[in-house]
Amino acid sequence: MYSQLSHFQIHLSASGDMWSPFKVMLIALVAASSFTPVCVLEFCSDSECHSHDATAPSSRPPPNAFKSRWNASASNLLRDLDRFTVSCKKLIEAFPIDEGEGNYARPVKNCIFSKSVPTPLKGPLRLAAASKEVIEDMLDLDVAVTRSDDFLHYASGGRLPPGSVPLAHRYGGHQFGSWAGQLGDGRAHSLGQYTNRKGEVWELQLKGSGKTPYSRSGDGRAVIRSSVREFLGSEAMHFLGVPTSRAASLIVSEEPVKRDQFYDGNVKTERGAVVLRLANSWFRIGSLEILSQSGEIDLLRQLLTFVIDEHFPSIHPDDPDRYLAFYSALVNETAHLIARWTSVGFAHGVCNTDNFSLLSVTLDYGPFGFVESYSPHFVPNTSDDEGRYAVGAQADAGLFNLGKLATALGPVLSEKQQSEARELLKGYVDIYHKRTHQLFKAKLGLLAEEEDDSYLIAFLLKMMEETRSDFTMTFRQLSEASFQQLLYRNFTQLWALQDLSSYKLFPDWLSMYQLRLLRQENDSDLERQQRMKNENPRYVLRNWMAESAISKAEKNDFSEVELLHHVLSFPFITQKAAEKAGYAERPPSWAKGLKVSCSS
Ligand SMILES: *[C@@H]1O[C@H](CO)[C@@H](O)[C@H](O)[C@H]1NC(C)=O
Ligand SMILES: *[C@@H]1O[C@H](CO)[C@@H](O)[C@H](O)[C@H]1NC(C)=O
Ligand SMILES: *[C@@H]1O[C@H](CO)[C@@H](O)[C@H](O)[C@H]1NC(C)=O
Ligand SMILES: *[C@@H]1O[C@H](CO)[C@@H](O)[C@H](O)[C@H]1NC(C)=O
Ligand SMILES: *[C@@H]1O[C@H](CO)[C@@H](O)[C@H](O)[C@H]1NC(C)=O
Ligand SMILES: CC(=O)N[C@H]1CO[C@H](CO)[C@@H](O)[C@@H]1O
Repeated sequence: MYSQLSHFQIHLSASGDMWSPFKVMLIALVAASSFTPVCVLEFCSDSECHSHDATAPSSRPPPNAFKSRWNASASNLLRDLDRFTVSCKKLIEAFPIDEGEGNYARPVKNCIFSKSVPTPLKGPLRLAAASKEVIEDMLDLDVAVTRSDDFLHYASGGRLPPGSVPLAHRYGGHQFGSWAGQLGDGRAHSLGQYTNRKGEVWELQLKGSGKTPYSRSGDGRAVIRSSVREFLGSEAMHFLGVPTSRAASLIVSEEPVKRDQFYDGNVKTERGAVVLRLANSWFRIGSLEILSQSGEIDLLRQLLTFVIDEHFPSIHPDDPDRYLAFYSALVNETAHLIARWTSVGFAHGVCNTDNFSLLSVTLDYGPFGFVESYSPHFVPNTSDDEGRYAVGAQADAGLFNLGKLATALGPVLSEKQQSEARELLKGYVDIYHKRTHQLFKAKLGLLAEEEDDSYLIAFLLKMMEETRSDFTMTFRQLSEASFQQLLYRNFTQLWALQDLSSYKLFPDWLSMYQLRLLRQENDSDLERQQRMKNENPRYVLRNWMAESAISKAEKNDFSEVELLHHVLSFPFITQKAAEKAGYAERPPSWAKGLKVSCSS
């Protein structure tokens, strides 16, 4: 349909006022062309949902691929947990290990890991959630094993899988801008690496599994509240197509854990929980920083060599510039990761160097949040008064962290390489902007490149900010609305667009956007909508959704955790159960004023 109007080419300028004459012309032209009506909301039953939207980008597993994977391979899945073995050989042989006995807090030197045995949670234990995809596709286990008592113990630190030598990692970090010295896994234990039948290597880690030498004053536990958030948050990010650690299971216990949720002196007794989580590696920028800061330069080289050999196969081991190549890769990948965060409105909340992965995956889900009413100043951690880690400040936090990484690499780089590293870092902002631009263009369904695309995007974000429109649903509803609905501004049911359209220059932006779409010769409205629906999720883990599931989970009702887990595994597909739960509706009134607690 756009092709009928392909001759319609004008230059778009930034001035709002020049639009009125064009609008009239646009309406006339468009009204004359034929439209295919499209229904805005699609509902589907569970089975339909899985086999729909097959055109999802390859970074994201197409929903129908996974069903066949699950069932084609079911016969090879392990049903006997005792045969599930992990290996710690690589990690232990590569580095000196702190053999110190006991999980008491202490300064640790000259090693990367400390041996540390998890402290079993007080029972009875319950399985609150399990990720079938992680258990079956990444761990080669039949998900039925999660119903066994053995699994409850293995996945909460009460029993160790064969081959496991549990380790706590020593790292440091810059927290809120200042060097914080030794940090380390204060309540996490790495169980070892598992190499699955696809040849992928996953490092299994328990979080909330008790004290380690790095616990400082902490009790080594995590509560149900924060564990539900980590489990759902990391899985949701994966299905949004954002690189992240994964979560296999969530076990809750009866162990009392005292927490001052809002650091306001109001201590409550909550219950301990453990998440079994996976990443290709849990090393962080802070892993290198601590070695550099304490002058352990041989060990710094050893860790760098290990990380490069294991995870950066394109960097040749004999390359004299290999550390620089590693740095360059990290500058690029970090910029890409944060651009992805921005594109889904994800605010990590604590972008310290100890929470930034050397593989540029999202790690450590603490007081994170998804922007709702759009503001670049959105801060999920209510105690972060300065807004240091506001959603719109994360790119700067990345820059700061990469600067600290360059400093940490200083001792192993020549002067010339150090100055090259500084040059590489200068390229970061540009990489971030380019990637963000691409992602937002895709969110708007724009093909090719036009001069005013940046303006179109910035104008929209400005309107969203001024009208406090919902970030996720504004983009989603622009995807769901047909060209005709946009043209006539028929926003029945499209609540985010209703909010947006209260902005006085909205008609100008809309005309500009529609003209831009009309110039896409080989595009059709249906294709545009489909493309945009694959970029713009209908469901994200809103704070109120998490809170509602958490309050039930605290009463041992895990149904809403399960529902959210399922819904967020198909965030781009309209689902009946999700609609019924109101997950794409305007947030309920009780959700206003909801705070994300800081302690976890
Ligand atoms: C996969 O599962 C479906 C039903 O869930 C079944 O009809 C089909 O035969 C299974 N395919 C294989 C290869 O097992
Ligand atoms: C930068 O990182 C992205 C995302 O991982 C990747 O697709 C791209 O190829 C990288 N670019 C360079 C120059 O390495
Ligand atoms: C939230 O921000 C405050 C203030 O900067 C900080 O002290 C606190 O550690 C943050 N919370 C978390 C969980 O990091
Ligand atoms: C507005 O859009 C809805 C679909 O959301 C449609 O049912 C309705 O007929 C449209 N109204 C007008 C006046 O076009
Ligand atoms: C549209 O498709 C035609 C034929 O496939 C092609 O020649 C032309 O370059 C395309 N135009 C654009 C803008 O992609
Ligand atoms: C592993 C981890 O979660 N690291 C830290 C992320 O940042 C917060 C705030 O600084 C720390 O509390 C976490 O320990």
